[in-house]
Amino acid sequence: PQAIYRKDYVAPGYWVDTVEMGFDLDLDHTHVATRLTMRRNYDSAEKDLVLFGASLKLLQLRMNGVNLKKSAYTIDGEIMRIPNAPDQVVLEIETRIQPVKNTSLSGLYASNGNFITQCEAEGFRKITWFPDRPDVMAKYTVMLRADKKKFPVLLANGNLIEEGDLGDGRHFAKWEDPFKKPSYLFALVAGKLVCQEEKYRLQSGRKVLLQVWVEDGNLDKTQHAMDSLKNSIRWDEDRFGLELDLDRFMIVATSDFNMGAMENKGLNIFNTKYVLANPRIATDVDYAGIESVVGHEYFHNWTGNRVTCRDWFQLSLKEGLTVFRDQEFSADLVGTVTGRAVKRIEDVRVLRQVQFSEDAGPMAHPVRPDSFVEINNFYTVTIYEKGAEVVRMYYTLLGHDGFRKGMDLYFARHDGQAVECDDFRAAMADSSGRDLTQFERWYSQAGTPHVKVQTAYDAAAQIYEITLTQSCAATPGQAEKLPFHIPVAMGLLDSAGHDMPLYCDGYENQAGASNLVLELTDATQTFRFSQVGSLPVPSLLRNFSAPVILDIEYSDDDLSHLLAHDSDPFNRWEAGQRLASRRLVRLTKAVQQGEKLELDQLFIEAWRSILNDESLDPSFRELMLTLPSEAMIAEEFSVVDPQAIHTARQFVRATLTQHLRADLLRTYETYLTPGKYSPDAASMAKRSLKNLSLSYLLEWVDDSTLALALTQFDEAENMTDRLAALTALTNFNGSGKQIKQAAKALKKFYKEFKQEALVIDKWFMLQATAHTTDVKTICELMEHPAFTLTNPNRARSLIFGFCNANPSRFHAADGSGYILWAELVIALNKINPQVAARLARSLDRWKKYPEHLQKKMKAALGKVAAAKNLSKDVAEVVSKALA
Ligand code: HT7
Ligand code: ZN
Repeated sequence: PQAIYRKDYVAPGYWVDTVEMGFDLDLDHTHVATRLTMRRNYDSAEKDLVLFGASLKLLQLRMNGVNLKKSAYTIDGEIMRIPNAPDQVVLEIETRIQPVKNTSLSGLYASNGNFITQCEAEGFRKITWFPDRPDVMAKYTVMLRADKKKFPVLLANGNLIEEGDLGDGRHFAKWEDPFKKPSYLFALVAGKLVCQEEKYRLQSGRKVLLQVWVEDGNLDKTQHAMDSLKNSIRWDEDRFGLELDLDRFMIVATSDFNMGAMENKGLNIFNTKYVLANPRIATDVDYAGIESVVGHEYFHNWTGNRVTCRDWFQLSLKEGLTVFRDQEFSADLVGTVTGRAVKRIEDVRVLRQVQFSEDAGPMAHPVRPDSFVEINNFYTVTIYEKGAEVVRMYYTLLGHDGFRKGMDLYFARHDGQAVECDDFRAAMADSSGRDLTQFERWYSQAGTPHVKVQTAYDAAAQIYEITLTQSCAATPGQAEKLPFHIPVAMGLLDSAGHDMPLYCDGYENQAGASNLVLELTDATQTFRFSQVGSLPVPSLLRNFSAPVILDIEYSDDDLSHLLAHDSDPFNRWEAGQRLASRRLVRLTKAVQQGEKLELDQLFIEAWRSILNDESLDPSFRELMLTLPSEAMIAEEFSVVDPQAIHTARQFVRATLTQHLRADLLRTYETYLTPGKYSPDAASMAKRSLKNLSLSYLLEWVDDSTLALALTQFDEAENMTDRLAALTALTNFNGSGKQIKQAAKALKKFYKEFKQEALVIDKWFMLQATAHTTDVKTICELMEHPAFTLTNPNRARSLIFGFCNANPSRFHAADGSGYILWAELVIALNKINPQVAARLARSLDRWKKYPEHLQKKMKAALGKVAAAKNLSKDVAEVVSKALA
């Protein structure tokens, strides 16, 4: 497939000032009439008038009132060129499209009989011919016409300026968006929908209308999304001084959606998963997800919409920044120090498990990529999560107020513009007076840097030295890396566990502080601390101040000390994870060698003391007691053995339960929280620790713990508790009779929730990720009447669940997992290339597995690569994997 390059950017030959669109909506054939007023961009090297179009029937093309003959333009693939166009152009275009046949869920498509659009990144070109690129910003007026009975609700971006009857059973609505926007933010929705609405008063006193639109029958599930929207509006005013600029803000939920949600101006479209919630159907994790995604899309209104991206290579400009903002929003809403740390740990876990893995594989790319074949493949954890870490590093380097000054300058300079990542960096540098030249490498270099730590202590001179050495492995297309600008937040602990006052050469202005942010800019740098009265234990990279891997040789005693005393909660958690990880690696090797498995007392006692430490927030304890995932353990090996990792991890869980059974039972009982469900942080924390205890308890086969889970399953008054019990039961490794009881619960769950699509997704996911599920079970589940490949949520729950989150079963020695994977990627490629390409990524890291598995994976990749009519999306992923 053909790549496009960032270096080839050329400004558009024509700007568009206004866009007027008329839609005659019909599910089979929708007619779209578009009128564009355009003017030449004299600064561009591009002289032709260039438009993009895909899957369109072109009915009419008129320029300045004259029909354009076929000889007046060329069409090559998706690109139309009109040479010799005048400087001022009014272009009238008529196209016909077929929404019901559009299974790609990009452009205008049908979902449960309603019309939905998705235009990011390049979906608008499936609606009409247009300069469909983010740097072309225009004002839109949209007229929607449709059958009144079938499509009573007609929505588009901006303000409703007119509506009425057309007489023939049809009606219309005219919408005008007062702000200029790129085409990827265009949206329309039409169909049978109902809404919860509220008038909301902004801090300026202005009143705005907030609406959450859902399909009939779901109005009992919109309150949390509405609350989250109001919290988001208030937070952006408080934290960044940013006000909602529209009089009306709408959220629409659809069950057919490729991603989580979309920030279309004033008309956000959401996957139902991130809108619908009530205690019966949604878990605590769902409630938190809704809050953060509603926040994320709302925050895009400024970071993405008012200031947008010049080109798609700059995607992280809006996505990294907006993820940082939504992370801060969720942390601020909890408010407590521990609450913030819990959120940080959860975010870092995702980064390390998914992004670090991406950065080490064939799809590794910089936060600002230099090339791509298909932009849809670049909505990645690197662009989003690593991009957010890059923004967070500015925050760490400049401080709270310094960062805010940078944001203010960014908006003052670029409101209404389409800009680059470099413009954001310049705003941060210019507002603070800091030289951030070297910081640019975080945008241009892929890969996760390693920072090696060496220490030396001179007791007589009371000098302690920390030498940090950074390196970064080669990534595709980037053999050599230059040093990054790395903020390393740190402290030194004395033998009593207290932070020592820090006197570091070069940081005299902060003499005596207990926390410093060291700036590592060279390949190797030594930081010299004086007045260090005793040998300290260093606490480095506090709060995970940079997206790097810290190579440091701690003893078990050091880690126990940090675990017990570090004033930085992130590093307390980190110390526990290091203790666990060390054992899990050792035990995995023991499994491979057929050696006896043993878990030491130090570790068991460490876990016991965390479990019983009531001074610690239960949600923090839950995180501390959760072992590194199988995927994280895999990262510790150059050759991965998924079954051995699984066996080792299960052994540790079972052994901990064997020793801590009484403590776990006591904890379980302490945090039983009968009564009305509430999604507040304190209640969620209690549920999380209680349910973690339950999951441990069921690792030790015993009728009484089974009964505990069965009772919780039967009596739970909320989905969090019910699903936790069902998950524990499904993974329960008991006798035939006990397994039957668990299977009965699974059946009962289906029966009770079969009308709730989002719960049935959980039911599929739970089975896809169960220890006992193999390829045969997956094939049987695919035959279930509730399964379909065409709905992304359903496909993700069963197929992605198995291929990405059940490693010991997916990587079965006979290669059956890979054969199924190839068949499904090929099947999905025909239906929905974006979803197919995401699944195609499950074999990215095939070179990390033993020879015999590599062979089978390579064959499966080859099979996909050779498939007929392969989309650009899938072709890019598999060709990079095979390169
Ligand atoms: N900005 C949105 C991206 C998105 C998207 C991209 C490609 C294909 C489908 C999509 N749906 C949404 C989501 C966000 O980051 O807020
Ligand atoms: Zn986003």
